[in-house]
Amino acid sequence: MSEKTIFKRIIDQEIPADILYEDDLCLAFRDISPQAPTHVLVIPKKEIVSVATIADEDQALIGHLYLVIRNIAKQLELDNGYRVVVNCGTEGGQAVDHLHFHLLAGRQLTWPPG
Ligand code: DGP
Repeated sequence: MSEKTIFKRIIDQEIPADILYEDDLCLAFRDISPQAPTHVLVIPKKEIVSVATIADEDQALIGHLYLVIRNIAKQLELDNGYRVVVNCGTEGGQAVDHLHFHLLAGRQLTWPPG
């Protein structure tokens, strides 16, 4: 069996995280290396490696993650806007092989991304 990812270890409560929200399907916690004043990661509890391996049956789950992101943004009063980023694969800059949505806010974000 392959080794657990760091995010699976957070789900399994083997390592701590600053958790903002949890339900049966997902977990939201603060990024350990924030790239903006607010930097939250939203992850499914299901072990999905990346966008590239989302299954058709995950459609409702992915929709749920976006509704959770919307709710967290509201709760954190990110009224000036925010960015949701999903890195996928090596050239996409993905470091952890467990699907995760970055919620970034609190400063003017630039475009294009680096
Ligand atoms: P990505 O590059 O898209 O795979 O983003 C991975 C993010 O995960 C990166 O912003 C740093 C964050 N991260 C890595 N290890 C940990 C950890 O142990 N705890 C928390 N809270 N975040 C982590």
